[in-house]
Amino acid sequence: MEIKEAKTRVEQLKKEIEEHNRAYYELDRPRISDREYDELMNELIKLETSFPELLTPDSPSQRVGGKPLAGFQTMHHREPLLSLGNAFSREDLKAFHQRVVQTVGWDVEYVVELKIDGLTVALSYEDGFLVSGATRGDGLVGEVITQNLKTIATVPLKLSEPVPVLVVRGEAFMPKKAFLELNQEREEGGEAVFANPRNAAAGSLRQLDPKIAASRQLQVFCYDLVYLEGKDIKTHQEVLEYLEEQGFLVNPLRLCTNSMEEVIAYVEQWTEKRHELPYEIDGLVIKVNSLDQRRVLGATSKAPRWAMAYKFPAEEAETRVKDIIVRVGRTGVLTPTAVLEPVKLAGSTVSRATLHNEDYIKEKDVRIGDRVIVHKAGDIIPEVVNVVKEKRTGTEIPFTMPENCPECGSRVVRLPEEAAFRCTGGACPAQLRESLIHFVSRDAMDIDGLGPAVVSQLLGSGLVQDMADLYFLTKEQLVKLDRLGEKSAQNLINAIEKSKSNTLAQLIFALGIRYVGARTGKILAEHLGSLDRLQEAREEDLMQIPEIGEKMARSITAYFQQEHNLRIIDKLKKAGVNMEMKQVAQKDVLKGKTFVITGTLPTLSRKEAQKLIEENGGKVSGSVSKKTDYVVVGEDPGSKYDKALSLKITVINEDELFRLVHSGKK
Ligand code: 0OX
Repeated sequence: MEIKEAKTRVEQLKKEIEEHNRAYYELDRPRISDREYDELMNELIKLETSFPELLTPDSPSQRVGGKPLAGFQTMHHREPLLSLGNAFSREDLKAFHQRVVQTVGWDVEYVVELKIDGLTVALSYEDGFLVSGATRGDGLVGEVITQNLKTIATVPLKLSEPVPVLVVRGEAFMPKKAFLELNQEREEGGEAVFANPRNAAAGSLRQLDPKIAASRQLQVFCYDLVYLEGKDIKTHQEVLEYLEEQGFLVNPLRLCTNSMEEVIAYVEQWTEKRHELPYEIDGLVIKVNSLDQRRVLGATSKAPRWAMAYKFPAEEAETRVKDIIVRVGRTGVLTPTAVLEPVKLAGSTVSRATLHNEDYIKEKDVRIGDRVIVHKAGDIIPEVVNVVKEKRTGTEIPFTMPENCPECGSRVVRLPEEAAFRCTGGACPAQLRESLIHFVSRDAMDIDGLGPAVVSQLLGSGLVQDMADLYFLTKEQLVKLDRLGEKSAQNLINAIEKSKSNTLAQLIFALGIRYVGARTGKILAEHLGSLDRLQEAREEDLMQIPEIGEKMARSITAYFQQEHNLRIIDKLKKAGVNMEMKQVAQKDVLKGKTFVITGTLPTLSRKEAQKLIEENGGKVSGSVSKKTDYVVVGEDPGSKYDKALSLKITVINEDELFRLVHSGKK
């Protein structure tokens, strides 16, 4: 390539990358996939390497990260938070290994971690207390988001063993389930959805009101010591164990090995199994274990030479949009959905993909007949990411939102501040059907045997006009429905009966109040104790409750002002549905006992194990001492296991923990 041609391309790449940086970091709305971004960046770096005279200090290749947003203070990190070099193939990994071996010799051990797809943060502790938390920013300067990070339950506010100064690096992320719930709520609330869990996490942490971050079910996995004085730590494994002891959440899924073959096998194993995880990962990180060897290897200005990120190939598929249909949700929101030619994607066959709202369709310019690229947002929701415009034939048909509801014919409106169109029909059958489906769903009233088909029949036959009518159904009425035998009818009656004693939290969620998700249901139940008190609460009372903001408070009071809703509640009351917070008696089989958990347990996550212990009166501690009664050990236990052995503390496995819990409950 001639320099002139290279110059034009470099200019073009710089401009394009800067635009994508802005879309990603400042607007939290990336327009291209990570893979495409990496390709652009790699092309730029290659050209700048071949033509060094084209490399300028302001090139996006010279900085990693985005500009801070107005509204947050910035801070210089105590040590730069370096980024990671990328590998895309086993050859790249072998080349990395070669480079490492050349410098430090053959005696090298690696720790392989899952690469959490989140937002890098630095947590600083002084005398044991969390004093600040910041985003990575460009690696040198980040935004101070302490108040938001403090709302995350897995971020310790105080260290187990205070030290003068400790700075820890980790990844803040939103689990897939929380992402799914958040986007569902946003779609129903007429708000723009987040493209993926990472943007949702970033968007949540960049809110000026910490109540918002608090409601978003975020987590932080910690994986690095940025700064610590006076402690002699020799390996990364020890770093991770130390972090665990200090109370940080450390991902237990990791491998320590001296074989690059095993590293590659582990990488391949997770490439297959990544969808089974409750959070998104975008690759794995391979790190040299010995901190001495790391010092020898050093770093470039941007990334350490002792670590490498293996990036998964993008999971995308190309298919054709056969049609665009419109679904009506329980709050009347119209969601356009692409009907696709079935295509295999990330472990399943996909034949529908959400198009979210009209703005989304316009931005991507999706037309009926288009060839499109689909992927799964948050590994769950198939979504159209791009149109393959080169493959257009001219026969594609642009889509417009209908002016009338496709289900009830009522007028459709778009409120000025909303991304969504809504059906204005008060008695829209689609809204009623969707709210019933929601009412009986797993996290709500959990009524088994009431699938969408039965719901439609109940509505069609006029047996049910609102959710409360479910509680007045008889077996005789049910057996008259198509395909519902005697036995299924009885099972359904039993399931409905059983749901009367569900928790108050389930009921609050089931009512379908806009913006009130399952978690908010729980918070409201815990703080108010009864549906009556929720009904009586004023907006300002509600806003005193943690995580309840103005929008939610307003929506709750508006719900209880509607006659129709009050009638439903009255009927539910008459049917004997539980409307009080039940006082669950603390079982105390484990009372007075202190547990420490180490390693990966076969079925319980660490949090679940902790919950199980605490619900039964026990305590969980982050470090082993003479006061520890039991150490629960799973696969790949840390140094806590050795400490337990040396202190002769009783070591048990998950099975034995279950037995211990059940021993007191005969
Ligand atoms: C992750 C992740 C990111 C520490 C020093 C250089 C790279 N996203 O899960 N970064 C690192 O390591 C940093 N580890 C991780 N697990």
